[in-house]
Amino acid sequence: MAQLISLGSLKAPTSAAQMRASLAKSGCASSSCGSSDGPADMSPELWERVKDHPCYSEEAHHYFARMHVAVAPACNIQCNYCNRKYDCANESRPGVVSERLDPDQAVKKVIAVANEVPQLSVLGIAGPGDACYDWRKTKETFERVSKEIPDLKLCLSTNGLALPDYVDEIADMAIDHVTITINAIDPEIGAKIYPWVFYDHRRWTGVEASQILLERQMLGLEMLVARGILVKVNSVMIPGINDEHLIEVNKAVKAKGAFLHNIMPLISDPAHGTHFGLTGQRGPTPMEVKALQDKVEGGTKLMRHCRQCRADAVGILGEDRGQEFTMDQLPETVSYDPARREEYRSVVATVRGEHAATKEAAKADLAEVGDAPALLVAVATRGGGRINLHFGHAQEFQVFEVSPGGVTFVGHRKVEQYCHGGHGEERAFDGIVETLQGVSVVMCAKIGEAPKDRLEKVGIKASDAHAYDWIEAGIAAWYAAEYGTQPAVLTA
Ligand code: CLF
Ligand code: SF4
Repeated sequence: MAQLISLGSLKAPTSAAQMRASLAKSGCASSSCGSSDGPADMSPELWERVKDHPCYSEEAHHYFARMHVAVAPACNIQCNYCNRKYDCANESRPGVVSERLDPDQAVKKVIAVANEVPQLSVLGIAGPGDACYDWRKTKETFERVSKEIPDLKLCLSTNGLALPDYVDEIADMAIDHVTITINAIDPEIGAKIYPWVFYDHRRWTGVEASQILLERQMLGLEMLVARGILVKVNSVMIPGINDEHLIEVNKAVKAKGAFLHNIMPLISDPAHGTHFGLTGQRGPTPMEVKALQDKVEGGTKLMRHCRQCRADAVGILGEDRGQEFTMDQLPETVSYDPARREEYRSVVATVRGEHAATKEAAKADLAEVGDAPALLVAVATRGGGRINLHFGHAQEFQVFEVSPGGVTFVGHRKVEQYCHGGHGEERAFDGIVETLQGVSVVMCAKIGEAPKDRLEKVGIKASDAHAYDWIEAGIAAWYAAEYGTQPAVLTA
């Protein structure tokens, strides 16, 4: 996978100047979605609570990292998109197994990661089963990590069934961010997703099971909101089952005070051995996800930058450094050193300001364009908010919508890397074209004439004229040139 933040220098003792230089050419990339508009669309108090959380603020995900520790293996429900051999698919990619840890191991691993990954700002527990059902281990892990690294944000993800039993403890422990997966508010629809739940010492099935789950999820949501905890709702979009229904889910969770709604595509593969995978239930295409997200715009704020990461993920969203921190690679003893995390934060504060100013300038320039269509732009980036990756090296494109109203991040699309050692792979190219459905232009640091011509033949323009610009500035400059207006101040 392309390193969205290839801060190689941050793995070694590093000066603030080196960190700044690294961020200028890496980091992560995009602009405004979900809670991303920063202080303009929320109170300073709220911004303070989300500005370092890579999932709750799209803007923060350029700079900050989360890690998950897989300490909670037990689960109390069955989802049709889950195979218990693997991790909880409500918050992670199905078909991936994490190294399961006890709280002792988890604390050691968090300290080791905090010493190596200065971007780390959040510790999440997202399974591999349910973090609330396996509450004892979740609680012990959070409490012990908090003593060692008090400024690390604690984040929990749950299916919601056991949640109401622990809301008071969650509030007492200063867990400020909780995700509940809610796939339906109609138990008839829920029954197509959940074959059973285990509640009150017995197993429930059918509509009754979904009714119980729904009541507990809504109760948990209300209780968290009443205590001022920020709640994100995850929903898995399952075509033909709950896709259109998620519009109602969005309204319902907004009414209950959810902060953010993350609509994730079902990932369905027979090889994962899930009910949906084995029965041929398909996942949605990127354009179907976008169309649904566009329909719910105006309801609960949307998260569009989720990477459906693993239950033992480490790093900036979109990169996974988990394999660098398996237990067998950790030193015998570890002790926390806050120096590099502190230094990194001071660097980010400056870079962030520059990026925000550039976005404002790009917005003002686009407003001058006049009447022009909205287009999708795919950007090859290895991070830092810049167009800084070769077309052939991209394993993911960040997708933005541009119009005279501005540049808006709308999602990402994963692709197979096209170029290996100077040679383009035919199969990968075909896959990229299919994945970029609906996109009008690809912007990258460099693209060869051959792939450029081939993209143009299928109606996708390609440009490397804005290599290393800030993304919003580069897109705005390209768009303004395309529609006949010369931008005043656009590049950094
Ligand atoms: Fe982890 Fe989830 Fe907390 Fe983030 S992930 S528990 S809120 S710290 Fe984030 Fe990963 Fe998407 Fe989850 S990108 S799968 S939304
Ligand atoms: Fe699997 Fe998570 Fe659903 Fe439990 S809540 S069945 S672990 S996807």
